Amino acid sequence: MAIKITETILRDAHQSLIATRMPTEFMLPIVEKMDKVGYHSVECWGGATFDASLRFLKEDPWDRLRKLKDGFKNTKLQMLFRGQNILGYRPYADDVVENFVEKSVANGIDIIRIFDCLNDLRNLQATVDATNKIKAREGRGHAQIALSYTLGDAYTMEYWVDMAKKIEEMGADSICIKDMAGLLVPYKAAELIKEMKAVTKLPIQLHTHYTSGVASMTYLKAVEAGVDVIDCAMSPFAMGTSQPATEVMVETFKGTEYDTGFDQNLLAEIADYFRPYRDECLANGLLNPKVMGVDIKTLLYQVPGGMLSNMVSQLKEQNAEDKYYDVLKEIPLVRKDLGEPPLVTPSSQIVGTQAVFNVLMGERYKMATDQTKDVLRGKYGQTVKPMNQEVIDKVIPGEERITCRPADLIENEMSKLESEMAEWKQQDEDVLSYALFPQVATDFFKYRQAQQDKVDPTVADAKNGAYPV
Ligand SMILES: [Mn+2]
Repeated sequence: MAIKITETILRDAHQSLIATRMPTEFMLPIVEKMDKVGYHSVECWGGATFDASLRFLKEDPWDRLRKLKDGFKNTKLQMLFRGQNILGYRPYADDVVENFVEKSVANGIDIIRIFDCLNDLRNLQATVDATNKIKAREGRGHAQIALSYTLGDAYTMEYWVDMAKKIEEMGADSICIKDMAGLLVPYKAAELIKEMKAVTKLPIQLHTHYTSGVASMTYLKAVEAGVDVIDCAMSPFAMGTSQPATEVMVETFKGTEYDTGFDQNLLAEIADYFRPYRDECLANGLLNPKVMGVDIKTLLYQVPGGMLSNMVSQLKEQNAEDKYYDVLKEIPLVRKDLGEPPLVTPSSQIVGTQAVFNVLMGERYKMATDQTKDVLRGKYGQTVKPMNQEVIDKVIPGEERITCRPADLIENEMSKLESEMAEWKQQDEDVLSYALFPQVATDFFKYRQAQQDKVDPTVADAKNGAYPV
C-alpha cells in the first residue's frame, strides 16, 4: 500500500531547527502548492508554535490557524497537544482541555496528536474524549495518541504492545510512535511495528528526528514492516534535529508497492520557495550549522540534544563545565529514582536540572527543584516504574502522594480565567491563549490593542509591554 506522509515543515521542522520562528506571512504564499501534493496531513500547529507566536512573533496563533485552513482546502491539518498540559507547562482542568480541543477543531485542526511526558494514558483521556465528542457531532476530528519512545528496563516489547492495546481501548483513531531523540534504530523499528500491528487495527504513524543519523533507515524498515504514515520535512528544513527529507523518502519508495505518487517537480518548486529562507536563517544565525550534523552522543547517552545543551549552559553558569561527565552519569540515576520516565519536555528538563543539582551540591537530593518534588508527589501522573522510596522520604518527607489522575483534583477554571482577562477579550479563543501563557498573552493583547489604536510601535516600550496611546 502507498505510504502516507505527514509534512512537518510548518511545525516541527522549524521548531527543531530555528526555534519555531517561521512567521505566518512567510507560510501563506506556498500553501496553495503544498495543498496539491497529496500529503496525509500537514502538521502546522501546537507544540511550541503557540508560545513562539505570542512571545516572539507577536502573532495571534488562532489567526495563523484560520489562515492556513483557508489555504489548505484539500489537506488535513494536524497539531501536537501535550495532553492535560495542553500547549502549556502545567496540568489544566478538564473544562479548559475540552474548550481548547473544541476551538482547535472549529478553527481548522483535523488531527490532534496527543502525548504525555510520562506516557501516563490517564493524562490523555480527556483530550481523546473531547475530540470524539466533536467527531460524533460534526464528523470531523481525529484523536491520535502518541507514545513517547524511550529506552530503559521498563520499556520492553511487552510494554509497547500493551500500550497499543490500551490506546485502542481508549477510543483513539490512530497511534503514533514519537521518537523525540532519534533513539529508534532501523531493525528495532521493524520489530516494534510488526508486534504492534499484530495487536491493533489502528493505523500507526512514525515520528522521528535525524539527530542520531539513523532516521531515514528507520523509516525504510518501518515502512517494510507495515507502518502507515511517516513524518517528513521538505529538504531545506530536513535532517539534523529535524525529520528525514520528504523528497528523499518519496524517491526511495518510487516504483514500489509503497509509492506515494507525489510529483517530484511540484516538490522541487516547494523546496525552491523554502531554500532562500533557509539561507537567510543561516546568515542571521537563527539556523546554527551545529544542529545540522549527526550528534552521536544522543545514541551514547540516550539524552535528547536539547537536554544536553540545556545542561551545558547550566554548568557554564556555575563555572562547573568540568562536571559534564559526572552529570551525564547522574542523569540515568535520577531518571531511575523518578520512575524511569521518557525524556521529553518537561520530564527531560526536570531530570537534567536535578542531575546538575545533585552533582554540584556534592550530595544527592540535598536540594530538590519544585518540579522534582511535584514529580515525586505524583502531580504529573504515574511513572512506568515505582519511584525510589528513599528519595521520596528525603525530598517530600511525610507528604501524601497523589495516586489518582492528577486532573481529578483540579476544579474547572474557565470562568475564573475569563474573569481575569475580560478587559482584553476580543474572541473566545483569547481566554485560552491567556490560560496557557498568562503573562505572554497579556503582553500580546496590549500590543494588539496598540496596533488597533494605531500607536507607532517604534515608540512603544515593548519590553515592559507599555504602549503610548
Ligand atoms: Mn518531534
